[in-house]
Order: sequence, then structure tokens, then C-alpha cells
Amino acid sequence: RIVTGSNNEKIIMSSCGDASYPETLIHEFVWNNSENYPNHIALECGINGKKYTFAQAKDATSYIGRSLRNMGLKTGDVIALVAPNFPDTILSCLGISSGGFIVTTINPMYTAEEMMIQLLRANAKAIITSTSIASTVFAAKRACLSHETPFIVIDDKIGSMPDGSIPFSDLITRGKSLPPVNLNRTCDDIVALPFSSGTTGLPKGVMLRHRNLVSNIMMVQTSIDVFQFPTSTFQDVIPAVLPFFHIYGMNALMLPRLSFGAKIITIPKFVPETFIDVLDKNKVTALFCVPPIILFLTASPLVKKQHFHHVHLILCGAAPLAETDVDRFYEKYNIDSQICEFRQGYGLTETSPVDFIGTGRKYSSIGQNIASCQVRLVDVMTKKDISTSGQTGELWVKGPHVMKGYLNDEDATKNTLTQDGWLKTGDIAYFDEDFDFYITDRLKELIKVKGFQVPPAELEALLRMHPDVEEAAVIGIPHERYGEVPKAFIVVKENKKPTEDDIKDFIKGKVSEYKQLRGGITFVDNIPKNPSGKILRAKMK
Ligand code: 4UV
Repeated sequence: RIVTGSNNEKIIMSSCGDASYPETLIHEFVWNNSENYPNHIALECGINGKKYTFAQAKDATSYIGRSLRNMGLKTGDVIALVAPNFPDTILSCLGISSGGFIVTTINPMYTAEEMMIQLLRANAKAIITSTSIASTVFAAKRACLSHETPFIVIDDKIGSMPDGSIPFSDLITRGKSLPPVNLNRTCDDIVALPFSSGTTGLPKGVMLRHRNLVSNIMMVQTSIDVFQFPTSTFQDVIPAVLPFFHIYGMNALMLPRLSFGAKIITIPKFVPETFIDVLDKNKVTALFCVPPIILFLTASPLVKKQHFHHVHLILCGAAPLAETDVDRFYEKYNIDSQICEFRQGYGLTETSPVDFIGTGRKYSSIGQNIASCQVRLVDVMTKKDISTSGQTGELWVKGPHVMKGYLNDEDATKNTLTQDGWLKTGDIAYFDEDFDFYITDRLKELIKVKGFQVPPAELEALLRMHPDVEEAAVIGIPHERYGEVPKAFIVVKENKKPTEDDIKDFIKGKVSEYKQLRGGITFVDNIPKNPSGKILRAKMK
């Protein structure tokens, strides 16, 4: 399994060999098999029941692409998609691809200020959103983009459309009478631009090509036989509560599952009653989760054994999960773990996202590297490769799924991607005698709250804007339900005495709910830094 590279690096190869994948654009790939089941339901809204068959969804995608073209948008323009999970959110995403554009997905829970930053960094030329959040998105648009920027709104039956909005449904009806788009795109072109803070600093646009997304889907598909992964087929019914704006929701759930013919039931927001209602009304076959959802499934009195009657896979990723949490789940429901299997997945926005999937043997393990994903473990101190089980090092990965780089950020790209294509994950890991891997720590500064990224640099920059704050540092501390929460250390200016509440109030409206300083604030005399001014986070922890 371990081969020595030309620079003496020790490369841990995948036991699944290499994946083959077609040189196809992602929207073509997703609909490739759909002619085998054109009248099956592809998309259904878990709230209002709105449905699309595979044939309808495929056609709608193409019409949306044509309509966007017809608005004067050009090949390679970036379109911001800021919407909760709806069938129309999926159609928008694929429609953007079929028009030859790039989609930057923005968290719909963001404040207008947070949205503005991404709209500007991504250089968005149009926005697709939905009525329930349209006023916030419109405020962000008005503050930073030109008046003419197309503002397209999905009617989610809550809220209204700001003046001058284009109803999303018009895109489909108008597109029918427009000529097909003459696409001049290759698999090397960028199609998605999700944002991630990577190993350090502020969120950056992660440039993902068509090939990155398609290859990663096939890398997983090639591996599932070897790992005896409960497969996904056109008979699958999958609730989509993981947000599509995040790469896990986008290219582990939405795009791959649709491409294999699953029915996706969209859930715009995790509300326990809504989630249970979807489980009650549908024969759900697979659950895509983050650790807090596993805890919910175990703890909630609303969840019953019968909800898992047809479930063959529970996938969990995006943040660490303890083995005991999985044991507790099985103990509570007395379910056969051979029939309703639990697996972890591990990945990053920068790797489209999947690198590892569980082999089903050990719940606390992220499993093994999937087909075509090469791995190195690099000792943090000596920078030498590790080739022995049990020793920890930084996890590096390489393969056709690795991003092109960060948009307009050469320094960050160089610090993350080596010249020969290795991506430094910023995670610390080891492998055991079976080559099953375990994540033990995070070298990077990123905080994960309920699986969502919280970049400390963003909160630190905000805190420094408070008139009484001299210096600030933010770290993640463990939290029972959320995994981690941000905690701030603050040095105040001379003669200033702000309270913890003063500072929390200052942050409140500026960043989303999940980024709030739930870990509290400690006032200190100084912040430990290295000679070049970098905060020594490990020391602070
Ligand atoms: O960039 P990102 O926000 O990306 C993700 C991706 C999650 C995925 C991907 C593929 C799957 O099959 C799946 O189940 C989940 O979250 O954050 C990347 C960082 O999240 C942490 C780790 O620090 C990454 O660098 N992370 C992701 N998965 C795990 C994890 C995991 N299973 N265990 C521990 N940490």
C-alpha cells in the first residue's frame, strides 16, 4: 500500500485502485442516466410537496441556463446562489452550470454584511435567492453590486419579492422558447466556487472544475464495492437537510445521488418536527448527517425505530464523532448494524469533497482513502513522511478531485497546494494496522460549529473593530451538542472596561447565529504570539 515517490515521499495508495470517470460537464453527468427513469420523481420539497420528475428537472435545468444567457450573462460569469434547500435550489445550481457559468454558493443564514463580502470577492454578476431571505440578500446586493445585477427569486411562500426581482419560475417558462446554449466549456473550466477559510485567514473562493466534481463522484462510486458500502441506486429516497451551499450537501449528497437516480427530498432548515414529518411520510433509505444530527436522532423522543425501517446507510462527516455516540444510537433502537449501516465520510471543500469513507469496521475511524486519492502523512516537526501505523502527522491528499486553487489568492494557494499537487489538509491523523485512518486534531485554525466553518480570523477582525478592544484571539472549545464553539480572548485598551455582554452585543448582528461567541470571552493582559505576530493558538487552548 505504501509506495516511495521520486522525492522519497511515502505515498499511501488507495486499496480501491484508480477510478475512471468521463470527461463530462457536471450537469451532463448528473442527467446522464435519467433517460432510464424519466418519470421517477427526482426532487420533492419536504415542506410544500412541489415535485419534479427526472425529465422535468433535466429540461428545467437547460431552460434556466438559456434564460440566464438571455439576460446578457457571459460564459464564466459568477452567479451567486443564496437559498435554503428547495428543489429550485438544485435546479438553479445545475442551470448555472448548463448556461456555462460558475456558481458561488452563499450560506442563506448569513447576515447582509457576510453576504456582501462573498458577493464582492466572487465578483458575482447575478443572484438567485428565495423569498424568505430576499430582503437580506437584496440589502447586500444594493450595498455592493450595480442596480442592473439580475436578482432572481424562488418563491418559497414566505416573504415577498423586492421590486425589480425576476421570478425564478419565469426562467423556466421563458427558457423553453430560447435556443439551446452553445456551450464552449471543458472539464478544466471552473464551475463551482464555494468558500472556505482553508488552513488560515478569511474565507476564500475554492475554484472547483467540472472534472473535480465528476471525478470525485466516480472516486466514491468506484470505492463502494471494495468497502461494501451500502450503495445508492435509483430506488434511494434521501432527505436533504445538509445545506446545498456547503460542499458536503452539494457534491456528496445532491449531485452524486441525483446522478444515480435517487429521489431527493429537500428540507430548507433543520426543524425537528419537519425532519420527523419527512421520515414519517417517506420510505427513507439513506441519511446524510453531521454529528449533531446523530445526537438528535439518539436523543429525540420524536424519533422512532420505524423511521429506520428502510434506511441502509447513515453517513456522518464534517466534524469528529465519538464511537460511543454511534453505540448509543444502535443501543437505543436495537437496530441491526449490518442492515442499517453507519459510516463516516471525511473530506474538505478543497477536495470536492470526499477523500475517505468508512469501511464499516470501526465507527471512530474516517476509513480509508477512496479510489484515486493518494495520501501522505507528514510529521509536523520534522516534515518527514510517516509510514508506520500509530504515528500522527498532517494529512496530505492528491488526486483529480483537488481544487485548482483559491480565487485571486496566490499566497494562500501556494501555502496549501504544493507544486506537485499535494493538498495540505491541516488535519492531524494516524492510521492503524488495517490502514484505517483516524483524525486526532486540527492543525489549522478553523473552528467547526455543527459542521459549519467558523474562521477565527473573521471574528478577530470584527472584535478589533470594537472601540475598546486592543487585541483579540478566537479559538474553538469543545461543546456537547455543537462539537465546538468559538471563545474569544481580548486585551482591552487602556482605561476601558467593556463587559462580556458589550462585546457579544457588538458581534450579534454582524455575523450569523452559529458564529456567535457561545464559548464566552476572557479578558487577558496579552495574547501569546510568535515573533512574526502569529497568534499561538495551541498555547491559548
Ligand atoms: O471544508 P469543510 O467545511 O468540508 C467538510 C466536508 C465534509 C464531508 C465531506 C465528504 C463526506 O463524505 C462527508 O461525510 C463529509 O466539512 O471542512 C473540512 C474540515 O472538516 C473536518 C476536517 O477538519 C476538515 O479539514 N472534517 C471533515 N470531515 C471530518 C472532519 C470527519 N469525518 N471527522 C473529523 N473532521
